[in-house]
Amino acid sequence: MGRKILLDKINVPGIKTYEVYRREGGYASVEKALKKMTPDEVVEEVKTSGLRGRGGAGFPAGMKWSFIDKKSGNPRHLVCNADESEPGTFKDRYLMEYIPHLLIEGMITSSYALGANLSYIYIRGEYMWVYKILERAIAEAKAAGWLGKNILGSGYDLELFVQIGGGAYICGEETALIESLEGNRGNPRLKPPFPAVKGLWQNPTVVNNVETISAVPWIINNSGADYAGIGIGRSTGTKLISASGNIKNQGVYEIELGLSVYEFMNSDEYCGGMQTDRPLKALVPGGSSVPILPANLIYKTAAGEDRLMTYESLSDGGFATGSMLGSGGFIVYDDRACIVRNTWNFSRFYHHESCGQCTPCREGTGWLEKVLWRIENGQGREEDIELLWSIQSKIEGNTICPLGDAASWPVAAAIRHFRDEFEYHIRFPEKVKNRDHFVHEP
Ligand code: L3W
Ligand code: SF4
Repeated sequence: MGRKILLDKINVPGIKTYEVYRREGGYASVEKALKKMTPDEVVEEVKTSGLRGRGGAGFPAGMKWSFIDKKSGNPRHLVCNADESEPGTFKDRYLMEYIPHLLIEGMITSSYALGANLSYIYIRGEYMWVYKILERAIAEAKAAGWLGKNILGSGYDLELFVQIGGGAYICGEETALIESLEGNRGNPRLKPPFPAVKGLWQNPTVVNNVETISAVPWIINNSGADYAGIGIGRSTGTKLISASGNIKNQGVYEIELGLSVYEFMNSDEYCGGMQTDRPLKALVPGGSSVPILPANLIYKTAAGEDRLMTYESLSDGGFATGSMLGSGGFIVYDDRACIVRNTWNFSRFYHHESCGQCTPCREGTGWLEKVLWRIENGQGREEDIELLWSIQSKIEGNTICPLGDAASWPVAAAIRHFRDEFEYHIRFPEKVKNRDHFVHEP
């Protein structure tokens, strides 16, 4: 059994409630931090842990925290990004729904480290029932004295609020989230300045994902070095993976980083292998934004090494032969999957979610969707594959926020690895129109 840090108590009956959570040792990290540690010592532990941002980018959390300017005297904020919207990703919901006090404990300990007295959890509008769970948990924590003025007699004050988003994917981008929290339309800002310098109301602000903040209590209760002892290299600790698609056991799993992709896919503790005896065709390992991997690059890297569930191994060889761990949205496809249709579906999503500020993204995502739609529906043209390649290459790297890249990468990877399927669609429009094209003829 792999080590569990976030989900070790998830099956304790009543763990959702304050009473049971506390009885199981909950809020110990707040006690330890506020009574025995300075804020900077908490930051140091998180730095030592090597914990990296679990929302997708994998930026070291402790380093981000240390960018916060504590000398200017401006108010500082911690904002939890609970706008989980990446297709294929549903692990933050799982944490918040089943063990909400873990996030609240993490918010208090982390806010103390940053010297933040006003913090927020920004949750996507579609998670209304989870919002209610969080509201209840915050009320319980406040009643028990973990929030408010002079927490545990330490002189430290913290107010924590939950804000509901309006259901826009782009509000998961940290600067768009901040705009939305301020009451504006969720348009991303140009970076720099990064939020750690000028964030919410121009104050220094750390934006961290739910899973990142939920790892902080364990790090403080144990130590940064203990956390760094789990995993491999710069991929320390554990990671939640949302597993979906043509596998036996779909769900949320906590893995130790460094587990092999083969074991994650095939062991009964995790995915349990393919759902039927149909062969594995492709894998999107980190949510819809990351490049798709063809079967021959899933278990082994191009260099012939075992592919591991780490930031480094999943991106080995760059995008020519690798992908990304991203947010851990692990989507498995068997040979019935039509890659063109899947790529069109992702493109449709990004077009719909583009905020429209940058021309390459606003125009390019719509163009990608249109061309993919016609290929998928038997109206593809000879030159369409080159056209798609050209459009995606002009979006990537030329936009304000990563949504542009996220729209480009899946298209580029699909063409790179499954070009024959695009050609098949264009060459045999009748078969495509009849939807008779899932299992391609050799
Ligand atoms: C201060 C510097 N702070 C970087 C901070 C920055 C941010 C973090 C990472 O995009 C990715 C995207 C999606 N001084 C700093 C600094 N920072 N340099 O570090 O920044 P960055 O720009 O690398 O990424 P990002 O803007 O956070 C996120 C990918 O994640 N993704 C997205 C999934 C979406 C979800 C969801 O719905 N929950 O997970 C999946 O792969 O494509 O590449 O905080 O401020 N010098
Ligand atoms: Fe908006 Fe797209 Fe530009 Fe991001 S890349 S700011 S979503 S138009």
